[in-house]
Amino acid sequence: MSTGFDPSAEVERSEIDDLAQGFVACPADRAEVYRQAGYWVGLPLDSILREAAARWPGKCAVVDPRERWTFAELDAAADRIGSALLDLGFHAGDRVLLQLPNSCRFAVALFGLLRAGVVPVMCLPGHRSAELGHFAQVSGAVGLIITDQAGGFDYRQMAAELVREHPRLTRVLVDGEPGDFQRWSDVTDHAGPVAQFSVPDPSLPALLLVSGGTTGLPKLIPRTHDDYRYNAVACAQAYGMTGDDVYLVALPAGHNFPLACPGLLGSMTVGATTIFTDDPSPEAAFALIDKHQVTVTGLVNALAKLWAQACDWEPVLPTSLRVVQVGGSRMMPDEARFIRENLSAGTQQIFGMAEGMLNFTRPGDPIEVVDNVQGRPMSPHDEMKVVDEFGDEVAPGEEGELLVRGPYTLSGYYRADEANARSFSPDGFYRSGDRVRIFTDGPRAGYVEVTGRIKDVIHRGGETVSASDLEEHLNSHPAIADAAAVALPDEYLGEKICAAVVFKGAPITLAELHEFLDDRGVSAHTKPDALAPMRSLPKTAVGKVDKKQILATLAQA
Ligand code: OOB
Repeated sequence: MSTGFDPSAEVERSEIDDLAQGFVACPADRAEVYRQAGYWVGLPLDSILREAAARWPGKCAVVDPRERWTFAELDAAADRIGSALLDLGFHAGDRVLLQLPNSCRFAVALFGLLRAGVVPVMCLPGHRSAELGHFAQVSGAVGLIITDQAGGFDYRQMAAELVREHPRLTRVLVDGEPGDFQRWSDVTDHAGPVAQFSVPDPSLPALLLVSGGTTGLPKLIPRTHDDYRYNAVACAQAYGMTGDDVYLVALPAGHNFPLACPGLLGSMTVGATTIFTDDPSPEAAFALIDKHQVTVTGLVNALAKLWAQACDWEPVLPTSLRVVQVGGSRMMPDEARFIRENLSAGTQQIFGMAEGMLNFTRPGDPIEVVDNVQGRPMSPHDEMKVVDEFGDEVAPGEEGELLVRGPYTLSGYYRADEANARSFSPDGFYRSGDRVRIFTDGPRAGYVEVTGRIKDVIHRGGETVSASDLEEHLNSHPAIADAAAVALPDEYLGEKICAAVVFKGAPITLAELHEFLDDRGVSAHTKPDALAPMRSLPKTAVGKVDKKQILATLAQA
């Protein structure tokens, strides 16, 4: 298969040139290393489906409560939809916002877009007009694919607003009742001939992920055909996945974690079936896991904890699970143990980011490792540096900021020169903003422990307090179910510490909390100045604690 551009495809050049604007490619010398190592194979991302359809045509690829598709059916649908999109006037290189609930339709739409060379921007169902408007503006998207309504939210109303504000965004395709827009089924039911698809440049973005930060608006992360295919293949391999595995997408499918770590795409590389659910409640998920004998899934910490607790009362237990990956935010050792002992002995920690770099513990790792650290790099070519506030490498084993570079880590955010100037070192390492330590000896050697976020600190009267360190103390109080430390403005101190706390039952007072912290030896300036009881901590679209929202809630109170 040729991997270069087809120079005769004149019509598409302008959209592809436009796609390349503001994309930072991996430097040629490193790209060559990744090709030589056999990681970057020069194939388009949708080749994963082509190959699966050739090898396991009749095998079930994707399932949801409404429908199921074999690999061959899904591949044929991608051809059909890709052709329909080109007929409709989309071009290879165009960007389209994709925002569908967890369902087979998500996979069908994703592969239809990829087949046409259209670059999906992977929105999550929880994103609203502020985020989508930002994605539309930065990416220059010309289209939007949504469902009519879900979870009490009418996506068509949001689309109407977006179309008014973003003149380039002219085409809205709606799965369900289209209202003023076009039916997605006009595309999926396309009966015309299959188009001659041009082969994309594998070093250009196949899709754009959105960053997971809980401060500011998300940034767009270009993932190339080469790097994302490698991500999916290598991740499935590292977990020892085979065609007998069944993967459950319980997190929003457009997030890197359930999409390709190993997720939907990794599962496809080995011919494993993917099940979609848009209801991650233990009751619904456990029934589904039992019905389909799910063997692998990925969860954020809060959800894993909830599932582990639910094992106490749910009548059907998820006993078929071989691997439960847990990640997305900091997990304490006793939390990890609780999940491992109650939910699945196959609990694995994963420390990942949409930007690329993945660390995880592996099946077979000693319990001591699995409970205490967040993992080791997926690829032998992942490079990690731990640096101090001046950018100098710290002594081995010391804490500092994690800088990463490698075969599936971005070289720049999409169309974000200012953010890129801040987020990358001169030698092309991505500054993750995560505070970590890399162990140098013993069973943990080479493994990473995440100790917090560099910027998640509170500047209280000349002292710098780490929010995550304080949260660790707060969460160990027997009356506290969940806690987050945030900074509130203060006339005298600059910032003061507020503990947003969810109590298990009866609340405690600030004075009682201080007493508890005193007993644990917490220094005076680290103790919260205020206590804000909450029913639950607000979560981001993927289910992590949302500090921006906590601050907004506190400001309203
Ligand atoms: C995953 O990806 P994102 O892009 O939503 O968030 C990335 C950030 C990391 O930089 C780190 O701050 C935090 O989330 N994080 C963790 C963690 N896993 C992610 N912090 C502490 N411990 C962990 N285990 O969250 C993501 C992507 C792929 C796989 C898994 C998670």
